[in-house]
Amino acid sequence: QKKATVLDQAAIQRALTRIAHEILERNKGVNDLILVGIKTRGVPLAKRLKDKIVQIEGVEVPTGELDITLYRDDLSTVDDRKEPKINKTHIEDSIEGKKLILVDDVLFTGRTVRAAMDAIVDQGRPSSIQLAVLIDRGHRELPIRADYVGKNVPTSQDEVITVQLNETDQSDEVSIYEK
Ligand code: 3GP
Ligand code: 5GP
Ligand code: MG
Repeated sequence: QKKATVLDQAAIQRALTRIAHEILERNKGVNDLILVGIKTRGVPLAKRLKDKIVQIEGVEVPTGELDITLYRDDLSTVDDRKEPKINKTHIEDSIEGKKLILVDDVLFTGRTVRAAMDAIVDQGRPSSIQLAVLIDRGHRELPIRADYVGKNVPTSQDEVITVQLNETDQSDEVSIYEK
């Protein structure tokens, strides 16, 4: 059951424009940047940030994608929570020495980002890893934070954020739902 719209199409665009500027400001331009989207919706978000950076700076940045899904850990007797596992990684350039920016739609416990960092360090040694997310919904279970946040949305455990993007869902909207 829907409770509220968190970001409409214009607000999503503005948040991404701001994040693109923040990325360029913090990294003093596009040199050595690489944008890596996490699975479904992090991938179009990384592509949009790439397009905005090209508009602002006139220079292309390489991109990549990580496919991380949640699996039930048969060994876990503690609870029935799922753990993120790496399926595929595709990064068009070497990540060696690069300033790698991970991009995801929602940051929650931090476990997916942790798995993403595992996959990255298996491939090489970036000079830094930064994290950009459209929504930070809180409830971190690991010492992970985002460097760039579209919007902080404090949630309860029984609320979920839906992220719809034109590329995957034929509309741009972020909403909060009661489970
Ligand atoms: P995404 O692949 O675009 O990130 O995890 C599969 C999908 O389910 C995700 O899409 C995400 O949007 C959606 N989802 C909604 N609530 C949750 C949640 O609490 N945990 C996870 N892992 N995914 C959720
Ligand atoms: P984490 O691993 O930080 O717990 O969760 C991050 C991943 O789970 C993100 O890739 C995101 O897709 C998904 N996720 C967790 N909570 C939500 C949520 O409320 N809404 C959506 N859309 N995705 C979520
Ligand atoms: Mg995601």
